[in-house]
Amino acid sequence: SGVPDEDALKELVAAELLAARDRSLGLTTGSLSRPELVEQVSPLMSPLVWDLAHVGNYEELWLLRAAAGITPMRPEIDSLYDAFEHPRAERPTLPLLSPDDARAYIAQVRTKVLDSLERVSFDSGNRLMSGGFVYGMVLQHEHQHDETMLATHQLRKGEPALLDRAPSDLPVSLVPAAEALVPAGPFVMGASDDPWAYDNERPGHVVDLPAYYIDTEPVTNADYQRFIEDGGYDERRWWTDAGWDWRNASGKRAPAFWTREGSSWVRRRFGRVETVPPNEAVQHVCWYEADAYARWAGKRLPTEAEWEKAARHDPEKDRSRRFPWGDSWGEGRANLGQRFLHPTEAGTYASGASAYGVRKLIGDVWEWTSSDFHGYPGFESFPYKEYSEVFFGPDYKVLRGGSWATHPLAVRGTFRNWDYPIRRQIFSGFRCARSL
Ligand code: AVJ
Ligand code: FE
Repeated sequence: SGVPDEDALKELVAAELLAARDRSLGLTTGSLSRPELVEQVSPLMSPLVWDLAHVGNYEELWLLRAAAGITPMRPEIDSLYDAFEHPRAERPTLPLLSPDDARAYIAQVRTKVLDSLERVSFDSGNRLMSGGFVYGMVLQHEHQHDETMLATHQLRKGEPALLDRAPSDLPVSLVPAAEALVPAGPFVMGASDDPWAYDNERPGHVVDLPAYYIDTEPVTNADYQRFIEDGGYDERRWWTDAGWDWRNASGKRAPAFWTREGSSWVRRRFGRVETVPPNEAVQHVCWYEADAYARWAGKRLPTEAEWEKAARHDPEKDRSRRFPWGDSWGEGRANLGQRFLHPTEAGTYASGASAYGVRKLIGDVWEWTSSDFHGYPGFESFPYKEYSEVFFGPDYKVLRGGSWATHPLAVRGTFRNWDYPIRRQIFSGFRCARSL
């Protein structure tokens, strides 16, 4: 813990805080009118102005009060932005800060954070500060809310507010086989020594798995269309009891945002209607749909451990990597960070393959796994129960790997996301696995 390391880390933190804020502001300005920031586009989502002020309030709680011991700036607003006091559905009825007041508040918080950053110590004896943990936590939190705001943008009606890039000219090299064989054996799941890892990723522990096959690419729109055309939504045997109940109650017969046009499918994406691109990973499917598709395909969803071994285990060195391709973030190896507003086509990001030749484990779409969200053996809540522990149990399914909307700082091979099995507004897709 030499001083130069700490200075370099603080510089990185300051730069990343700025970049995260640019992103948050970009999602709450531009062609969005004031009412659109304040209104709720769906009971599943917060008004965008809630996310914005919540990000600043969380930053005040953790980086000013907890890390720097600074007295509360606006204690009276804490409860408005407490996600547990007010579920998303009721947030538009609260006396929230106006868009201008929210921007002013989060800017004031940020000024004090950058000020105090110079004075705090990333002392390894203080768990909250060690390795800059709490700064990493707040950075990841802002990016997580930015992804949530993108889901809100996708749900909103009206004129497009976000610009997508021109179609990607990324090199395409198709993967030689549709499945990879992962031989039986142990690997280390989770992390004990990743300084910014969340409590639910800890501790690292050995998991021994029987051999299995796992898809080398996520399931594409063309694959999923075959399931639809084959009557997959009407065939009881592909669905679990709960999945069939969902199918009956929801009336859904295709991924969210899809509509049939003649013999083809179109999708609405950020306010524009376009033909569903056959070679992109399917997204906006719920866990029940992913699970039914896998059964139709003669396969199953991977467990969380299977997903992670395929993503991280290096069989030559018998160790687990931080990312599929190695230990450090590599530009151009994954579709992350809102570079595009969509998944890329199959065959891209060959350089992001894991040791087993499995592609796109990081980026493109969050991948549903068959696993419920639980703490690992020896789990210890840190620094607060409401980040993950209160969600443990059978109600939530784990998703892995991040989507095109996830920032590189907010995902890695050990990162665990979770949601209800009925949710489809998130950027969720899947790949299949099967036992030998
Ligand atoms: C990890 C994405 C499930 O959005 O509910 C944001 C992240 N936690 N604020 C969520 C989170 C607190 C969380 N997920
Ligand atoms: Fe939050």
